[in-house]
This record gives sequence, C-alpha cells and structure tokens, in this order.
Amino acid sequence: MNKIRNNWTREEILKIYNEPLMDLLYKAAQIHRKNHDPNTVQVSTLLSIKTGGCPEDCSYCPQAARYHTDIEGNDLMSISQVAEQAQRAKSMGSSRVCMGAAWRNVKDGPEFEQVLEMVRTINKLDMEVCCTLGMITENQAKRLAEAGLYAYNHNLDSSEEYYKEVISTRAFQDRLDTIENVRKTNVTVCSGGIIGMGEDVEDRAGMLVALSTLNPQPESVPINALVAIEGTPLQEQKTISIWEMIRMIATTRIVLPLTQVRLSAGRTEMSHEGQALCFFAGANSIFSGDKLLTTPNPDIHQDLELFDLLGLKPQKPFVKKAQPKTIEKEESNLKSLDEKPRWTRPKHKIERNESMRK
Ligand code: SAM
Ligand code: DTB
Ligand code: SF4
Repeated sequence: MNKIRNNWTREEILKIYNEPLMDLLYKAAQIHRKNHDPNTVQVSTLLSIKTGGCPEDCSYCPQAARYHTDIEGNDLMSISQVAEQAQRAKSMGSSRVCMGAAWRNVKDGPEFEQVLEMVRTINKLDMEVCCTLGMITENQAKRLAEAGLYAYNHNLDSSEEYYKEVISTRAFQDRLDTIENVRKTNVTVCSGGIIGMGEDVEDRAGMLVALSTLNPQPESVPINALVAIEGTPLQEQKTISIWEMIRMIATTRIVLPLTQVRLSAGRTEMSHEGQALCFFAGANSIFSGDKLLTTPNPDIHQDLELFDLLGLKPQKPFVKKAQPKTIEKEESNLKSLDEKPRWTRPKHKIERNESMRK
C-alpha cells in the first residue's frame, strides 16, 4: 500500500505532470499495480433523471437553461423507468448507476422524496447507487445515506482560480461545503473535473491539489475531457489531445493512489490505443452505455470489444466497500426539514457567458 499524502503542492504535481512520458507512465503504473488489480475496471451507467432547464451558468454545460443548445429537456423520471434502466445496465455488466439531475441544489419536497425512492429501488437490485444532484445540505446527505446511497458525485471541475472563469452562479467553496456534508455520512465521495476548457496546466495541477488534500481523499475521481457543445460559451474549444488525458490520468493516479480514477466524458474521440494507455496509466473506471447525460458515449459493443482486446474484467459491486443498508421511509427518524439554505451567489460576471444568454 502507498502512504496517502494530503499535503501535495502545485509545484510537486506540475513536476510530475511534466515528466518525460515514459517515466510518468512507469511511475503511475507501479502505483496503480500496488493498490489495484490492473485488469479490473469499474463500469458505471449514467442516467439523466432530470434533463435541462438548469438555472446555473456552467460554461461547458448543455443543460443550462440560458444557452441555446439542442437538447431535449425532461421532467423527473418515474421510479419504474429508473428501475427498468438500472436492470438493463446490470444485465450489461454495470455495477453502478449514477443518477444525474440538472439542479443547482436539492430542494426538500416531493421530487427529493422520489429520488430517495429511486435510491432505495436500485440499492435493492444490489447495484451501487450514485447521485449527482447539485448542492446538498447535511440533512439531505443523511437522508440519501439512509436510502442506501453508495456515492455522491460533486465535481470541483477545475482549480479554484479557473473555476471563476467558468461559473459565476456559485463558488468553489460551495462545492467543498457539499463534499463536507457528504463526508458527515458513510456515503463515498466522487469528485473530479474537466480538462480542455481553456485552463492551463497549472490549473489542472491546482485541481489535483484541491482533490488530493481532501482528507480522506475522494473514493472516486472522474476526469472528463470537455465535450464542446454548440450553443454553450465553450463551443469553440478544441478537443484536447489524448496525450494530455494520459498525463492527467497518470498524475491523478500518483497523487490519489487508492482512488478509482474514471476515464469519463470524451471517450468517443479516443482510439482503443489511447484508452489502453489511460488504463495503463491508472484509469480503472468508465461510464458505459451509448449516452452520458445528454451526449454520446461509445456503445456497449465497442466497450466489450475493448475489454476483450485488453483482457479487462468489469469490477463486481461492493468490492471496495460493503453495500449500505436501505432504511425505509416509515422506519426513518430523519425528516424533511424543508430547509431554504442560502448558497453563495458570487458577484462576478463572465462576459462570455453573458453574451451567450437567451
Ligand atoms: N447539476 C449537478 C452538478 O452540477 O453538480 C449534476 C450534473 S452535472 C452535468 C455533472 C458534471 O458533468 C459536471 O460537474 C461536469 O464536470 C460534467 N459535465 C457537464 N457537461 C460537460 C461537458 N460538456 N463536458 C464534460 N463534462 C461535462
Ligand atoms: C462526471 O464527472 N461526468 C459525468 C458524471 N460525472 C455526471 C457527466 C458527463 C457529462 C457530459 C456531458 C453530457 O452528456 O451532458
Ligand atoms: Fe446545472 Fe450541473 Fe449543468 Fe451546471 S453542470 S448547468 S449545475 S446541470
């Protein structure tokens, strides 16, 4: 086992990121093999349970109501639809379902109760359940934990400095506060970010400082390549080179040795060879299924071919941590508090985002 360090500096991380590639790959692969089975990859399926119409201004996101994007918005999915999709994902070899909602934050009320029921339903199918619902309070985190939630995804997205260039409707500290609320429960933390938004390498290192100095470190870290969507302020961004993804994955593996590192959005642009190098560098998780939340992802047959080619096996559920118990609503001592929390509304403006407004 590698000793976990929670005091990485930006300079140290930058030095690792910029090492000659063969040295970087060799170091990352050694750490990977010490801490994980290198032939096992965790497979998660995304389910957009509430699509579009989000009040936030995240410059990368097609679901922000203010941008002119070509997505089909939907109200909250029914519990039976979710159960059917989860069952299908399970039969395709997925061990985790990650439910995403285009919300700024969770509001107590009937929709949250419905999400809690979705969590109970999927946990009873013996799959790991993850949610990404925006900001949550401590009481909401506890209620999700009681329903049987395994992981909560809440990305830091970039360095604290670059975050202000991407989002003006909330602050980096709000993200850290939600992660802290999740940490007050036994739900695991999934938090990562996006590369290719115009940030520099220092910002990538800054994001890894923020993630690696969390104590405990997140159990999973998704690394997304920006999917540049027409109608969003980042529509003109060029797809990042696979070499940048490989360096980012390897560096993440070195500073977060025990974490599941997820090769997330952007795989449709990556060759099998490129993805193989990402797995060698320490990636050990992917999203499967032909759709992420709103954008395409390689279809299951392409991924099966890739797994077959590389001799990879999908990870079974609950190998890293035991399955949480589901407590039914009637048995719970926790109640809806009908809270009206005041999350930050930072004052800065992002001109690029303003000019893309409807
Ligand atoms: N609304 C919730 C939130 O923001 O936390 C949950 C859903 S949000 C779509 C989840 C994550 O998807 C974002 O934090 C971002 O990292 C990622 N994401 C969104 N759009 C993306 C894009 N175009 N390319 C890559 N990643 C993207
Ligand atoms: C994460 O880090 N990436 C996923 C998941 N967590 C929620 C989302 C990727 C979204 C890509 C753009 C889309 O499909 O809308
Ligand atoms: Fe809303 Fe999440 Fe998209 Fe930001 S990333 S606009 S919060 S759905």
